[in-house]
Amino acid sequence: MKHFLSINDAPNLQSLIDLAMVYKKNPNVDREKGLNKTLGLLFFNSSLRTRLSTEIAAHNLGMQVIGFSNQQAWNLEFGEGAVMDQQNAEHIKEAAGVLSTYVDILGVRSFPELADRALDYSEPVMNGFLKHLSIPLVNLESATMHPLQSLADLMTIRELQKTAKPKVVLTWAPHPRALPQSVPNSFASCMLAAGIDLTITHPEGLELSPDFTQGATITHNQQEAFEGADFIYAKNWSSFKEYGKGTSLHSDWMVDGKKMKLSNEGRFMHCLPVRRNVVVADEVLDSPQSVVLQQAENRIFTAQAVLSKLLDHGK
Ligand code: AN0
Ligand code: CP
Repeated sequence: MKHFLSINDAPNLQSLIDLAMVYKKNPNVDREKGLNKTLGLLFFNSSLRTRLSTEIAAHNLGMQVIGFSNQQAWNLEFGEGAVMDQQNAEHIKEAAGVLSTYVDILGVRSFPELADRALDYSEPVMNGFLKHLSIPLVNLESATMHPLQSLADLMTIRELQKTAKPKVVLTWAPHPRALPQSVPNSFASCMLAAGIDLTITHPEGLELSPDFTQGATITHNQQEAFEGADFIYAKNWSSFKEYGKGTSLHSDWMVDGKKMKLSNEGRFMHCLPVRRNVVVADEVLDSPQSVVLQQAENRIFTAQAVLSKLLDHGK
């Protein structure tokens, strides 16, 4: 694997998950692999899990890590041919060129602006780095995708599934702020790539881009979707159609105990951070049905598998 920008970059999803399972059993088994290698992690947005789990993953492989925020660096210019007489002090060409000499793998987190759909979906930041780096790039959540999260989600489902073909439901849930479509986009494409039976449920008008959901069953009836589900994955996302429009309406879409009862003793999943009693009721999040901490823990081992495959390519 040369880069990890989307789920499609994994040549074999199952073998990545298998490697993550090996690392979960013995995190130190490849401690020599990344010796004298450095991972850089650049954050344009907040993070708890992604930053720490990826750092731990790199340490497990013997790598050194330098994490930093764009607020500690210069404002970057991405425009080709830009006359840089405004706010941005450094061009991505130099920044990426310099970083390529400092670290061996770079991870970047950069959320969408949620104002211009075509711009966000062209992935200006991630593709800017991709174009000008000469080292492997890892997506730590970009404008439209969060593939490291989806790998951990798939691993968690594989660990917990009781039948060969579990029913997985992705449900939209309320949130006071407009959020990216990155997590649901990647989750849907990951489930579908893994051949998992996926149902997506959301209020009318909140359809995701069909580029990520082709092959899923899509319904506006949340109750019907929950019936017989083995896994309920809750997530808010803002509108793709009326791009970036906030969606605090539909408070009746919160996941609660009554809805979970419709499922097949389903497990509750969320990528975190989660707003209690807005997205999901305490009674669900505090119940044994919730597997959100297992998902978060698996972020370490799936990131470790990804870094390991990227180190292989560097040889
Ligand atoms: C982000 C999102 O919805 O994409 C990050 C989730 C991992 N969530 C928030 O900004 C609350
Ligand atoms: N799930 C996830 O990516 O969490 P952070 O935003 O805290 O990294």
